[in-house]
Amino acid sequence: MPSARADYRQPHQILEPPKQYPPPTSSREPTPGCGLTELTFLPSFLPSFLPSATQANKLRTKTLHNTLNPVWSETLTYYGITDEDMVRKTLRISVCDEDKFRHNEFIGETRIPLKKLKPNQTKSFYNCLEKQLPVNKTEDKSLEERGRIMISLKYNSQKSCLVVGIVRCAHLAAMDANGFSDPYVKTYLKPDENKKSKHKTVVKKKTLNPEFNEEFSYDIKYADLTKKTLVVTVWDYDIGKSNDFIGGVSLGINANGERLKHWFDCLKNKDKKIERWHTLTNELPGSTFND
Ligand SMILES: [Ca+2]
Ligand SMILES: [Ca+2]
Repeated sequence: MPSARADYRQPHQILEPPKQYPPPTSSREPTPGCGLTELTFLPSFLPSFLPSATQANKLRTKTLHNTLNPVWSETLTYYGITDEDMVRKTLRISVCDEDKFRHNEFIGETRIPLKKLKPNQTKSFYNCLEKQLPVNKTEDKSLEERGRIMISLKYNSQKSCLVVGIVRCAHLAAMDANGFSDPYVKTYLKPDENKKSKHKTVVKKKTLNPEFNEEFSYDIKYADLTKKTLVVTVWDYDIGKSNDFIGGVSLGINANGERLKHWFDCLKNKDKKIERWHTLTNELPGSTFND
């Protein structure tokens, strides 16, 4: 689980416990029980409860025992939140009762659309917990999220090359039984007639938040950049079987949203390194499965 104290470069802290809690209104005698909260990101329009989707973006507090009035005072931080997320996404907060012998029991939940927040401002909410809200079952599975990746792009006009930086990943989906992955990243510049555009980072062992800080350079004329698509895929290295695909993203003139904007900003600002977070999805970009 990502640590709230990890020192990432561009954290977007989106939830902090209110400084003062209102007094409990129930006069009922507390009965023994445990409490924990879970935070999950859902797109506002296509809520997702797919196991790997929630696994990749779920954070949780510690469990407090034997209480009906838990006070956590914990900060949970999501990394790699994009401008697109701030418009589209809703934070789902659910409170559960931890059970040693069965599945944890759902107590109640509340949802906060991220568009209610302002940059660099802490906002407190005092919400009633509700029963589980209905889920849209017709969700397009191609939108399943598998984590985040920070990529840097720079066109070097002196050397006529595109420099692609794989900076780090955050909240990757776990692809091993131990609850982690052994991630590495592959990049391609497509179309790729000579099949020479593949680059690979090192493998980082047993982590869902790897830091790579590796750069790859592609010799290419500036004018040809508009015809190319950068395909970035993240894999889990496995011994004795084929590696698991974690997630991918493509940047280029035919992409949309943040993916198009990043490519466009790179074209517009020669010799300037531009770093952005991107969402990884389970949709494999291009035909890179058999490389
Ligand atoms: Ca695996
Ligand atoms: Ca593995």
